[in-house]
Amino acid sequence: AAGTGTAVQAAAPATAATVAATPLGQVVPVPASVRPHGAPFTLTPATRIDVAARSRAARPVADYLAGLLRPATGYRLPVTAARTGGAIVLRLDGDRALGDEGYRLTSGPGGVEIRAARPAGLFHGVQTLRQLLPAGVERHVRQHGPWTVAGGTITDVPRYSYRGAMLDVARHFFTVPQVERYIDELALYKVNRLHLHLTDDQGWRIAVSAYPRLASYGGSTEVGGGPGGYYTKAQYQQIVRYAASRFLTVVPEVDMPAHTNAALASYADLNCNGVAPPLYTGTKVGFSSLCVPKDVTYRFVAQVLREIAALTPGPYLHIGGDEAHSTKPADYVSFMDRIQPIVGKLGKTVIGWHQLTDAHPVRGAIAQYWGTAGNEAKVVAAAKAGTKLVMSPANHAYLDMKYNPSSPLGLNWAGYVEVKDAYGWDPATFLRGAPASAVLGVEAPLWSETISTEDHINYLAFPRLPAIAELGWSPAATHNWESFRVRLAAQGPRWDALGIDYYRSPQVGWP
Ligand code: TNX
Repeated sequence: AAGTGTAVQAAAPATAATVAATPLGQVVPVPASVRPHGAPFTLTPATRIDVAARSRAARPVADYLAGLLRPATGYRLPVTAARTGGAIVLRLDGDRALGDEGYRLTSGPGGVEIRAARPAGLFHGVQTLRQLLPAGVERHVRQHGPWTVAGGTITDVPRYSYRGAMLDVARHFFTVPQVERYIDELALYKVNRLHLHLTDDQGWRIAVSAYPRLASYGGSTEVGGGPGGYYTKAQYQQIVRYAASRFLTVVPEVDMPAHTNAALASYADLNCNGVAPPLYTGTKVGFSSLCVPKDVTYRFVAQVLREIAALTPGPYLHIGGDEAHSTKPADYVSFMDRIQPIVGKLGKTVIGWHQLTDAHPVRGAIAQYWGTAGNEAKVVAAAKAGTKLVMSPANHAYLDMKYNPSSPLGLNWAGYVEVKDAYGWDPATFLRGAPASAVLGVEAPLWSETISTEDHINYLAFPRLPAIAELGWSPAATHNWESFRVRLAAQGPRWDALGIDYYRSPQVGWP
């Protein structure tokens, strides 16, 4: 009788848990391979997070996972160094074929195992595990379980190595905690590059020792005339470290030769006429230019890039190059051709907006395509000659476009971008004639002319950011709007739990 009683008690919560479990494939971005099988795993107060033998580099990921799960579950979830059973196990002895970012997640009654070849893969596996748990796991106070993970195996590797998001901190300044929050949100969707648009006409947002007025004066306002702001070197490094802890690489951008009014206002010498213009708080583009014939310009560029490169462990320096409407075309070419080698000498890879292909991209350069037509001859020719591409077509990937004519935030120069538009394109074929092998990945830029708060960021990024993230991660063969919208709808309660104020698109069918 005692045995029967035990069985009944054990069966009751297991049944409830089976009903509640998120289907194994209900994840954004959708995994490359999903094989549901067997019974689910349910966390208990005794569950441990094990770092497997010879997997010491998994420890920070294990601590991060424990930090995610403890508040809502109320469980201790100790991180332990050896296999103790009944656990979530992180192992770094995964198949080499999983590459730098892939993972395999296996779930069954005995536990959940995440295996990868590299820590980044474990981290991405943890994001999948997180999405397989009920949305309440995101809350910061204790919730009712059960905390159940469907049984089966997920094997997952990214389609592209470059999966980016850009935040414009120049038009409106965003603080370190605001940027860190966005980083956390990006990590949930396996985004691995954070492009920071650090300089523009309206503000210079990073301290440069040799040119202190760039930040102190050039950073002192923003669109609309607010107080602006800038990152000290220590604060920028804090962002870089925080991003690294979430396996994102920071891509700093210094936009040149246009979009430079804040610099020109700070140092009169940088102007061809030697006169500093006033600071600018409007939203026009294309009126400013560094002075291409002057030598001081290149001393300035070299010093600024040297200081930023020294703070940036990642391989990229983004040098802008867009909308140089006030730079003579010949001057533009000579400027871009002269500054690219500076980046190379600093040991970094050049990224530029795709107008870089109007000049001569250096070997290894990356062009970020933001056009809408997909037929730019110069970009295609450069791609055929070896320039790599990051795809950010404005009519699909720009998070600052309005969703529809009544959107309270955003611009509409590239049209309205509903969720289905954000999802409905293929990075490999969008730029017609460019070899698919030239495409390194995708990026979702968020320009900040119309936004100044965290809620504004979230409203424009959600739900479009996850759409772009899926295009970057999931195999082309999985691309399917009906599947995406169901999986996206399931994210809504998670965003509610995270305090993310998202756009409730009528296309999605939220629960
Ligand atoms: C174009 S896209 C710009 C930005 C604006 C954006 C607004 C690009 C490289 N330049 O200066 O902020 O449109 O959507």
